Amino acid sequence: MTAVFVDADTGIDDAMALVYLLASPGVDVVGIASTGGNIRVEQVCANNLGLLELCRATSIPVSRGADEPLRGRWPRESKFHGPKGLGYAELPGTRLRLTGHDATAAWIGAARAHPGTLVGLVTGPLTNLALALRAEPELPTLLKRLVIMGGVFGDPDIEANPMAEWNIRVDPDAASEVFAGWAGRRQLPIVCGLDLTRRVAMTPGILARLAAEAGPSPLLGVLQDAMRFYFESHAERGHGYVAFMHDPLAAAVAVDPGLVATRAATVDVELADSPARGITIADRSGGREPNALLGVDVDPAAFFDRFVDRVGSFARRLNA
Ligand SMILES: [Ca+2]
Repeated sequence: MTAVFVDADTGIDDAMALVYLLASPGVDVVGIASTGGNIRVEQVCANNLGLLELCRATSIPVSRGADEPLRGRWPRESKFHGPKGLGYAELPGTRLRLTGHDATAAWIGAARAHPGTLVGLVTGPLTNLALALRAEPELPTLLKRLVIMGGVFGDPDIEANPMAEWNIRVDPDAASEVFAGWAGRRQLPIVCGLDLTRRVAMTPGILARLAAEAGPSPLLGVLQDAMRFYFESHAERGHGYVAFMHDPLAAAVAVDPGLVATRAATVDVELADSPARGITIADRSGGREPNALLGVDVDPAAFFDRFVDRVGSFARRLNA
């Protein structure tokens, strides 16, 4: 079994990522840290607990994490995922409760309980992980692997990409501390930036394949209601009636790093109080100590085949 600890700001694509992990054979989700970002942390906690109830994974501990970045405040809330974070979806009520300890303690506890074997996945701001790293500087050696959805890295041969990605932009100081903590370590974090994750676009056709695979299912109903909102969010912003699977791709890479090709780089995060704050710059010259493996290529069809197969049969099993 692969033990995976997830830190998320759930969020539509975070929810899809969590369901993918729960559906994946051989994966043991040992804990979930909640962070604010897309929405307030209380709502993120409620979404995580409701999802676990829906997926009958009620023994997985959920911890409350940061509701502010290391410095300053979160920006005005994102409307991309709707007011409660899951678009048109309504989660079932649950009596599940949060852990008595916070997300920082959850990260450290999970890493110490699975020394050298735990896979960490962050699909939200890096605030909780930065705080955990301050408290336990050996996290980079305790973890077997760390996968981060964040940043955007243009093709250096074509153009610089003058845009900051949300997870890094809302807490660039945390991101910078995490990259510094992993610099020169044997296992560098695998970073899935927007330039990579935007190649993995869910379409109504793929969602229909998933629904056919699942059959009538409360879980699929929730995912379809969430995805309808997410398609509309993308369409309103000129991307077409599709939805980028940022977080599910990172989750799939956490379980199977072979899904993406990577390239070592030294990532710098712009921290100055300027419009450039939160921009990520990748130095691929090899002249400096690398602190990340950037995902540079992915086969979207291979990802979606796996996603439809696993989530479809999981939804079917839940109904049995
Ligand atoms: Ca997210």
